[in-house]
Amino acid sequence: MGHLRLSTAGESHGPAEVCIIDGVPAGLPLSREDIDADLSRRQQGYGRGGRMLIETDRCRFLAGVRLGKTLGTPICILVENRDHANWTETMGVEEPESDPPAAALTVPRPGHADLAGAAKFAQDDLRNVLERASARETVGRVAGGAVAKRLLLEAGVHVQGRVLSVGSVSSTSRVDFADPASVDWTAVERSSFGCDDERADARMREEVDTAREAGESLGGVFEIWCWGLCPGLGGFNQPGDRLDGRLLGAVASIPAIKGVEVGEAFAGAKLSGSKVHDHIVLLEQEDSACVGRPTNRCAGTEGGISNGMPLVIRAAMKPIPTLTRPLPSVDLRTMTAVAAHVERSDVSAVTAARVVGEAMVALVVADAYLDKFGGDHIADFRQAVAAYEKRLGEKGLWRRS
Ligand code: EPS
Repeated sequence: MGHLRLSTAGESHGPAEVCIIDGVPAGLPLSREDIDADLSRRQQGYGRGGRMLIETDRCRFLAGVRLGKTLGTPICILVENRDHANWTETMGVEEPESDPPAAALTVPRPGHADLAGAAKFAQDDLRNVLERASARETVGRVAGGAVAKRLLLEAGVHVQGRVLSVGSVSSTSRVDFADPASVDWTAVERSSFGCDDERADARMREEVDTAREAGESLGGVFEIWCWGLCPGLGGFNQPGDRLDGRLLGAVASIPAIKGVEVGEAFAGAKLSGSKVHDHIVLLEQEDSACVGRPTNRCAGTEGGISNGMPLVIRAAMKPIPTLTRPLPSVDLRTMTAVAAHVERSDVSAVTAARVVGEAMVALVVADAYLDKFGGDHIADFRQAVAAYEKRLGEKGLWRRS
């Protein structure tokens, strides 16, 4: 990222998750509610584990905000881990006077960072690896993403995601990538999985219940929409400029995400060009001519830059690696074959991952906006965006709908 820099810190059972987001213009209205709403959405979803009953994730600003507005200085946000109260000895900071309080974890879980992390950091106790590798880390991303979403609202941009499938159950709702209103967002937020198909939602519940009974876990697919954005974000001069590359990389950085695509890229690869590319047409306008696209098969990017149509990014999440009926593994202390370590976990967290996906997309798009429009104060940013959109409108190249 160029202008907007995010870093997070925190162990899953340590005292807190922390995020520092730097590069946000001064004067942006920002409240705890802006952040807490998404922290709470990240905790939801049928199939979450016992940890979500312990936590009520709420943020505290430690820096960068004064009297309800950003200062243009690094924003530091803290979210406490309530569960830390149950882990003070195991996760203590001071060196213990006698033996370590808890026995070392020495049996890695297939699919988690345990084994590769132990090799990388020379750790005999896998807890030193899994505490940071835990998806609890995504609390900090969601906090930073909520700041990015608040900034994007100033440019008339919205980011929201929905779940397309959990395990083998898929949504059958039909949507039009050109029209964000073709998704029933109220149904998405009402559903227990973040899915707009009520029937699929009910079958997803059954699938999660069956998986739980079998000691199994489930993955799924989610889709992030971003709409109201102007054309010209990103670039094609250098590899790192391309908006699609930045978006796909950011979404793929979410724990357990193993596949990403822009729109229906994999399906499109099987079709011929005339069936994939969106026609450019003259739109009916009362005052003067303007070009546009009747379809949005490209899902918002052409040539590595936004084209003013909604962005749609899809991501595939693998099943969570911690299984209550564990897979074969090896005890690294005794070098004998045993069953993997069992740690409390979720059956499925696709619903939560889609909120993290929204955060990552918001961070990339907000960063691209700041790259293009700058602005140390939000008024400069608003003015630069408005001037650019005015020029596009006068030339008939794009109009905000
Ligand atoms: C998570 C907290 C964790 C897990 C989950 C995500 O809590 P705990 O490990 O204390 O039960 O529920 O972590 C993982 C899925 C993982 O693979 O590590 C959270 O806050 O999202």
